[in-house]
Amino acid sequence: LRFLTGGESHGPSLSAIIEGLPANLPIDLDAINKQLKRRQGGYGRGARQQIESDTVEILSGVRYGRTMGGPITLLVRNRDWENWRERMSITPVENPDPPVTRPRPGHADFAGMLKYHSNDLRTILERSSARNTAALVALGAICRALLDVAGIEVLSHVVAIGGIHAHFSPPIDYHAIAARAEESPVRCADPEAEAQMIAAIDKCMQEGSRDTLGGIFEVVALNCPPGLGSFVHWDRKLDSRLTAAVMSIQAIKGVEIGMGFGVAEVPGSKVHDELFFQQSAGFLRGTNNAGGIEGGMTNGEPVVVRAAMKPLSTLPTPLASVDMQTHQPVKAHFERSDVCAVPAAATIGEAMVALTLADALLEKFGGDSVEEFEHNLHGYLDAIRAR
Ligand code: EPS
Repeated sequence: LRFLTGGESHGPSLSAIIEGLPANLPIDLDAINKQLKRRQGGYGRGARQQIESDTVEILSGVRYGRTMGGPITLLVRNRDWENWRERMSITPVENPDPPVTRPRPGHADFAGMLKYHSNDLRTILERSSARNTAALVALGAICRALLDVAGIEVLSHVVAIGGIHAHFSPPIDYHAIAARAEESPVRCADPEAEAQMIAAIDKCMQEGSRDTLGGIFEVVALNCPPGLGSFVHWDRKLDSRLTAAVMSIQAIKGVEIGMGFGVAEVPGSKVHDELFFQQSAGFLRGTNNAGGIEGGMTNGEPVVVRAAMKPLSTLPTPLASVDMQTHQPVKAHFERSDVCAVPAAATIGEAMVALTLADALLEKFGGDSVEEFEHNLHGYLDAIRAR
């Protein structure tokens, strides 16, 4: 499976091409648009989301609601383009916008200007913007169609914002958590933490204490067959692929699987998930500290990926910077942005996990048609059930 996205935050559109999905996969435009809408939500988003109302257009690869086996081309238009036609003109203009020369600490601005020999950080921020995640979510939604065939569900919820943590008592019911998170403005299933998170975001919107907030989200994939990924090479390990995919989302600074960094704190007897067998249920675990992955492969337990998002670097009260033209000390560039985008990032995390799992499913089961894919999948599942 391979895919590419293109597009700028204030350009005409975002686009994506994905290739390698089997033929005859049902593609539902409403289902893709539903994912795009989830990404646009969340308490703490800025004014841009009132302009955009993302919907996908499919330009190739699908006929009568099913894939044909060729590349699928997707388009999500930027409504804001209307306001940027001149400033983001593809052809030269008579009166170009003055260059933006004050890099925001934490953003791609500074290194990007050096790397791409740019005197105007507009040329950097447009592509580095998290707006591109709309294209990734559309691709993730396409991949969910394959995951559906395999019975895999990908869910998410927010576990922390601005140092306020959600608490859950075992046994963990991921369906109940995800259903509650879906109703929450901050995608948090713990009502007490939710109220505090909203209050913290409100504070960052107030004059005098304006700021941005990061947090932690968790993505869970249920019903993954054991054996996706492999232990044989670094780049075939599913944990390295999942963490790279989630780490690629703008503003993510840490990704962990299962118990994550916690494994370093306690002895092995408190970390590893004991294995049991019951005639009725087959192989069982009492715990899932491994987060569903052992030796770079799924082990049949829920795959649990957690990511830490830094507070957005477009600060309403800008930090110290240097003007790249004059070398004078200045305050960093500020333009309209979000206060907190952790709830949105959780849905983007789902998309990156869906893309990675679709890739791993196709690697293991292959097939040029869904029928062939299903045949191979069920052959394997029957074989491991007989063990
Ligand atoms: C972003 C800055 C803001 C966000 C944007 C990501 O855009 P603008 O400068 O137009 O206000 O709203 O996110 C989106 C547009 C989106 O759809 O998620 C950035 O600098 O990364």
